[in-house]
Amino acid sequence: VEEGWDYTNVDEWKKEFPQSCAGSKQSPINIILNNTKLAYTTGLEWKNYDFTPAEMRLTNNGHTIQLQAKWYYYDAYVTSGPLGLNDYIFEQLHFHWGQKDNEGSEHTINGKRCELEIHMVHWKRDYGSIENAVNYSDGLVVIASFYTVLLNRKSQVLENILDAISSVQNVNGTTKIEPFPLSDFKVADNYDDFISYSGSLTTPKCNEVVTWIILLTPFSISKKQIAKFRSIKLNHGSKYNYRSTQPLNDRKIRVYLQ
Ligand code: B30
Ligand code: ZN
Repeated sequence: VEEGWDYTNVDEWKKEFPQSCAGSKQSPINIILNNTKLAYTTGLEWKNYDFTPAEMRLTNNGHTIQLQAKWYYYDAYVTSGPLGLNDYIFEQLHFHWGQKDNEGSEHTINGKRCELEIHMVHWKRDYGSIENAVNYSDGLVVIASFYTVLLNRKSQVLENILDAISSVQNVNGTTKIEPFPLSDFKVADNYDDFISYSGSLTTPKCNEVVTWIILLTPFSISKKQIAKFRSIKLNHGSKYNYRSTQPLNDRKIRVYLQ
């Protein structure tokens, strides 16, 4: 997929896509935990995440590897907590990584970068499709989680994906994988503590339509697993796919402790 941008020129995006990538509510950001506002609400509810999808497909689209899932009857969605009565339906998840340790995640916490960040992308049910939802300021919810090398312990859920890595090593590579429930992505201790803020897609056209939900507790990944992400080929030979952090401006970051 050739879209006229890649990770060798992230700071040029503001010039190439001035109407959006140069906006004042851009993502990712550095999250300074001392500068957050404590919020009170019911927890986030994950609906149907325990169901095994009928089909799962992994694709290298030139900027990331992306996992899509289709269920037999029910789609997976999130609701409640900061989302109130609105449902946001799961569309795809994908990864951001770097070339070295302490590099790779898009968001940083107190200035620290993890080695991997997962984005679970959801669109508001009322808007009917993701293509339509990206035109509305409350169109998307992206749930982000971090992976870092802790005691070199491997992630079991990432093994399902990395087993198929040879099929997505190159741009446009795609393969079906053995379906597993997406709830396998939510198994850390303190799983429910998160922050939320209003931002944008982290890739052009950088639409300012995303309610970000960022899980605070990182998951573990092994050195061998992170090396596999670093071997994936992206557009223009890029070996990393994270955008630099953007100014917070007048936005507030809310923290939700369970
Ligand atoms: S992110 O989570 O902020 N990194 C999109 C969704 C989530 C993020 C970034 C982008 C998205 O849906 N983009 C539009 C669809 N496309 C086109 C594109 O962004 O350029 C994604 C694709 O191929 O499948 Cu590439
Ligand atoms: Zn992303």
